[in-house]
This record gives sequence, C-alpha cells and structure tokens, in this order.
Amino acid sequence: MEMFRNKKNVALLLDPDKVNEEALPGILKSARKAGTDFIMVGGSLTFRSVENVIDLIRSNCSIPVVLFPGNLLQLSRKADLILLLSLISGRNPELLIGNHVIAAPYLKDVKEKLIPVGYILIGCGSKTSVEYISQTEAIPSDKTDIVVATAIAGEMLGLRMIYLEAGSGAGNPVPAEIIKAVRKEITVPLAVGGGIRTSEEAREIYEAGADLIILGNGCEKDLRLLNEACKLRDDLISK
Ligand code: 1GP
Repeated sequence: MEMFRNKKNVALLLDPDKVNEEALPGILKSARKAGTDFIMVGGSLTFRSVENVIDLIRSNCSIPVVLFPGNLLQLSRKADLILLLSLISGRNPELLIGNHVIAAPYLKDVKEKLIPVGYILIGCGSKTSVEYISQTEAIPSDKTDIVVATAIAGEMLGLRMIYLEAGSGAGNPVPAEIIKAVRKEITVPLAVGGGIRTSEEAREIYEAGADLIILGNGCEKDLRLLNEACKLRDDLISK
C-alpha cells in the first residue's frame, strides 16, 4: 500500500448513473490536468453497467481506475485496483464474508489488484443510501471510541486500508477528531470520503491524517473542488 501511505492522494468518485458520455471527456481532461491520483467507480445502487463506465474512462484517460463496488453486480476485473470491502462497522454477515465467498472464484486471478479494505460507516447527518442498502447501522459520529476500536480490529484482521465513510451526499464529512483518533491507532493507509464539499474541509481532513480523500458530489457540482484538493495535496507533500 506504499502508493497511499505517507503521500496525500485525491480520488474522484464517478457515480455510473450520473456519467454523461458527452461531458465525461472534459471532466477527465480536467481531472488529469489537476493531477487526480485515482478515478473511483461504483455506488450503492447503479442502473448502469460499471464495466461500461470503466471502458469509457479508459478510452479517455490513463488515470488508474479503482473499483468501489457497491454490490456483487458491480464487480469487474477491468479496473486497475479493486477495493475488496468488508463493512466492519456493520453486522451484516453477507458484507463481512458472504459476498467475498461468492466473489472469490471471479477475483482469484486478479489478486494483485485487490485492496482489502475495512469500510466503516459514520453517521454524519441523515440516513444515507449505503446504510439503507447495506441494512447496517452507521457508528454515531460522537462514538469516537467505537470507530477507533473498529479500525484497530480491521487492521488486526489483516485489512490493508481503513475507509471512513460519511456516505455519498452526507450532510457533513467525517469529523476531524475521529480521523485524528483513528490515525493515531492504525498504521495502514486511511481513506476518508462522503460529504466533502469545500477545500477547507479537504484541508482539515488531510491535516487530521487522511492519506486518501474521495470526492464525489462536491465535484459533480463544481470541478474546482478537485483542483483545489490536488493543489492542497501538492502543498502538503512538498512541506
Ligand atoms: C461516497 O465517499 C464517497 O462513497 C463520496 O461521497 O459523493 O458525498 O462526495 P460524496
């Protein structure tokens, strides 16, 4: 996971259902110019084929594509990297082992692309799609101790990245105190996403210790956020 730790990274998350084929080349061009590290693809529920979106991205740019599968139907071996998510904040056995068993025969030949991730939902406002679809409860944002213990458990289980998720379109991003507390206790890379809408929020999240920030809705509204986040990353790396 050298690519994530000790270097700040920016990922642009594309929701397959919102990808507009005419606008995509322009968005990817801006993403490349800004220095975006990864394009992530996936969502809790998609009407459109994720694989088709990966093909479209590939035909327009060479930024590594990271699959962020919301469910088994979104699996594709075409991505450069695949997040093998374990929803460790929840107690849904399908999202802790059931889906992994079903996916294993399909993924066994691309093990080098897999990043086993401890995916932790934090309640940061109203109920998000990921909570409803996963049928799990997010950890309340004032229960820092539970988040920290969950992240430590994830690392102890051998997961190679912890992803603190407020949920797409969350009212607020994951609080900086939680990120700081988790950062202190784990050594694997820390990804943070959900509800990041301003560069101030991005800065706070980086400074709290995130190695990777994931931007979705905020960039759909205004791509300047992506530029600003990449600039921030560059400033922090050169410090
Ligand atoms: C969701 O963390 C991502 O899984 C991105 O969320 O769309 O709120 O930026 P936003």
